[in-house]
Amino acid sequence: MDPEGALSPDVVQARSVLAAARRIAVLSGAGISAESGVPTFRDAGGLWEGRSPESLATPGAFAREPAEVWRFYRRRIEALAGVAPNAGHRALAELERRCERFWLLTQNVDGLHATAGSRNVVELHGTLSTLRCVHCGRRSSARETLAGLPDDRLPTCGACGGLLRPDVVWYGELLPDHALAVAAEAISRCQVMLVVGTSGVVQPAASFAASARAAGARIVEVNPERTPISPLARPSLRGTAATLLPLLVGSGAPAAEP
Ligand code: BV8
Ligand code: ZN
Repeated sequence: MDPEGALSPDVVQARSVLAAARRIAVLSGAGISAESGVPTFRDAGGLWEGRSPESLATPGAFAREPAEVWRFYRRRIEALAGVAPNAGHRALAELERRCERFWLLTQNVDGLHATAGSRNVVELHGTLSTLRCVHCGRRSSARETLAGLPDDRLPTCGACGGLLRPDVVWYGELLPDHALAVAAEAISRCQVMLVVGTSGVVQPAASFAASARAAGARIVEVNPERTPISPLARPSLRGTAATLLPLLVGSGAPAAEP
């Protein structure tokens, strides 16, 4: 049986939309890393279940209770040592290789897209791989800086002794100018925006799909759940990233008939 015979009409439709596009933007969220074992933020059992994000991921929380915020981030940074990209990350790296223009706008801070081989990755919300000095701005490797640091000590800058913070964008903080500039280019130039594994809650990333659609792009969504972005997508596919993305990208030519 040909591979498409086993696929739903929506998957076949999404596959052909992606195959026909030369300029593709992807917006990814925590869901694409779920099958790599990285907890999401708002799913049951997620990172923030039972705690409001604002109680941890804000400059105010860090100023008031740096030890509590560091406990939250240190656990996440150390957990990243044991995770690897999944088939969903790898499918996006393959898709990029086939495109004339490709933008990967990720809200994730786990670095898994780059590890999977994606090249044009924009980390909208920063990264857990580096720390930043609140005093002099110097960046350092998160893993090296935290290695061997006693749990009850806060990391300090090797250059000026200032307090170090995670190199992520907190609520109430602006996204990096470069990230916003590349996102604006992707939104205005892409023919298709593929939205994968995001609850569509956090602004301004949550509005990227509507803006791209208004600029004439086709939206395709991959998510086990319906989201505020689903009504904009044609199709909105119910399923997981590691299962659906390899089918949508159809890596390589179909297997030759036996
Ligand atoms: C800003 C920090 C200017 C690092 C994060 C309007 C315009 C601008 C700002 C705002 C606005 N309205 C409100 C604001 C303020 C705020 C905001 O959006 N608040 C929300 C809660 C309403 N935005 C900001 O503050 C931003 N700054 O715009 O500055 C400004 C400021 C104030 C006021 C006006 C203007 C900064 C936002 C960045 C915040 N930092 N992270 C860290 O700790 O990690 S956000 C955090 O949420 C993560 O970065 C995460 O990536 C992001 C989004 O979450 P998702 O990725 O979508 O993950 P989630 O768990 O929610 O969902 C997972 C999804 O995956 C689900 O749909 C699930 O079904 C699906 N899934 C599960 N398994 C799978 C799967 N999908 C596929 N496969 C699977 N296997
Ligand atoms: Zn410093």
